[in-house]
Amino acid sequence: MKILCGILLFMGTAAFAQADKQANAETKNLYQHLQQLPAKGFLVGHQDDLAYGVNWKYKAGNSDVKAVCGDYPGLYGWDLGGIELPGGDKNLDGVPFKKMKQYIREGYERGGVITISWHARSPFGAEKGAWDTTHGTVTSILPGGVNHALYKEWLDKVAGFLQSLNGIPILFRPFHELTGNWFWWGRTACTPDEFKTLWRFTVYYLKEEKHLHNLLYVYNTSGETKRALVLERYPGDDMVDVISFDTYQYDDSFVKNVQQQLALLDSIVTEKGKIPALGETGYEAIPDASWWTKSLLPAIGNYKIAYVLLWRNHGYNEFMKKMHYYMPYPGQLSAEDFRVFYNDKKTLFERDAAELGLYKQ
Ligand code: BMA
Repeated sequence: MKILCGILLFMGTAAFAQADKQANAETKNLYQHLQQLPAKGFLVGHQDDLAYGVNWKYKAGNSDVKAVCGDYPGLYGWDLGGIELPGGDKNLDGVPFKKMKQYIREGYERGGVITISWHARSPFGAEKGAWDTTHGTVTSILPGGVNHALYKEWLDKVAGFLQSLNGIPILFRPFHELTGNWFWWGRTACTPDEFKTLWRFTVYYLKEEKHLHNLLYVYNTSGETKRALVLERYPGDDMVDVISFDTYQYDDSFVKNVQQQLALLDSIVTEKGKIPALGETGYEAIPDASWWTKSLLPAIGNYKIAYVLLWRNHGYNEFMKKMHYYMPYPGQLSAEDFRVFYNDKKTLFERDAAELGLYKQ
């Protein structure tokens, strides 16, 4: 009986353990806080928030979120897509990596949390970038594959960037929307085993070969309602800290969809002891004056998540001939409602994050 209890206890603690046992103190503290946070509320995040917004670029201290509600987001999203290219000095959306580092430092120093995704270009798809679904790309970069040495060079560049942050904790979200069919690491472009190997190799390489100990690992599917789909490519409890999904609003089914997806996420994270999050969401150009309180808040409802990330405020997209942004800016249709959302006690922005001291014990 004692032995059985011991084994169960071990299994229990193993499930609740952080992926990187040697994570630095602040990363461990952040992990603990993010485990507790959902009971209080969720951090509200924004991609590229400090770099540009609707009608502005690279203005020190600027932020569309702050211009609307007086506070910075509690979470900052950045993307390393393009760092893998020869001489790649800016990301796929034009943000210079040098500036990105500075913005990451600023957000962190004020108490905000940082998450990083990576729209890595396919080694086979220069033109389509990350959106190339040639079958076999993943196998080509795995050990033994023709692009394996190249993939290690890419990881060296990613590691170089993450290392230069001097230990700032990062929620790293590689191979995002992995159950979708649009990226080269997606569901239709590789097998579950290939995906798992890709994930496990990547985490192993960053942790053991590059000695990175400031990362929490974020597993991110696209919005799914079937448990088997969410878990089919899951690389293992020892390789994941946060489980999340991305869902955007396109029609009236948004609230219902997110509720269903969160119900499933809730049961999975409870069983696995992982941190739940909404990896990306938004309604392009927010054409609904009360979207924040009448759609996003009800979509999350009473489900417990640690954070939600809204996508970037590009502004007018010349190529698509339409506005592309997900956070309001002063005068935007939903700005007033966003202030109500800001004042909701569950939404946590940067001042809340600073007060909570997420990097402290
Ligand atoms: C998409 C769009 C693109 C962008 C890509 C990566 O959702 O915002 O314009 O290049 O994300 O950030």
